[in-house]
Amino acid sequence: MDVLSVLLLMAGFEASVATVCPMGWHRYGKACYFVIKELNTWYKAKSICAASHASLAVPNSLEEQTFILELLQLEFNPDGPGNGAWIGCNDIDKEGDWQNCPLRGNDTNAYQNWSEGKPDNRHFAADCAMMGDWRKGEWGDQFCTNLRYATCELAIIDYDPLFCLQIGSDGRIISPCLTDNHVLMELQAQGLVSCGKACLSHPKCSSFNLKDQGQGKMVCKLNDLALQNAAKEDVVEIENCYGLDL
Ligand SMILES: [Ca+2]
Ligand SMILES: [Ca+2]
Repeated sequence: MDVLSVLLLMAGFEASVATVCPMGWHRYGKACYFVIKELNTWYKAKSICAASHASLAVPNSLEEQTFILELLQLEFNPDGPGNGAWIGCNDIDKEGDWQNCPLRGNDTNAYQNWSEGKPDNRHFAADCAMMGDWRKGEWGDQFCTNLRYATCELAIIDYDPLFCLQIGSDGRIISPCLTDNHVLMELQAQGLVSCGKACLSHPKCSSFNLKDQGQGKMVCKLNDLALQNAAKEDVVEIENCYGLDL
């Protein structure tokens, strides 16, 4: 996903909730979901999600599980997702040490939906979990190299950025950035979310500039002044720079 998609994801166009999902993604709670409708190994599905800065979905509650299952049934209407769809749980690194999903009967009370008797590491290398197309999408452990559909999950950051997107006369999105007069610190950023988080965790940060330098490089500048309070001479429009107030 490019900076603009992330920006749109963060910005949203509704007054109450400042978030929208990218095209083709489905919103539920504080996340967006995308069904990969091609058959892939667990690893390949994971990398397809990662290309959109997302992860393989992890159902953390009955409600989320139900949402994902219904989404799968909708996407594969009327036949359903056949042999099921990969989710993010796995014990690839250490047999029996399941990541992202608790085991049945563990003492954390965290949500799990394993099928009866699963995971059982059948055939000694079943290290990736999938949501079945049967019995309310109960989970099973399978060979990671099996070909399955998959669901990606993209978390939405939980705050309301106070800014507006302006559309220029040529249809380009114009985003003002602060000049360097108000920079608190500058860092390399993975994207909008990490830059926003850095600003959130800095006590004096009121806004940030994210500048896409191409080839996956982004510079994040934390500012001590909000764009909406900035004087005219402190605001510039630079190509590929996105300025956001917290
Ligand atoms: Ca989840
Ligand atoms: Ca296993």
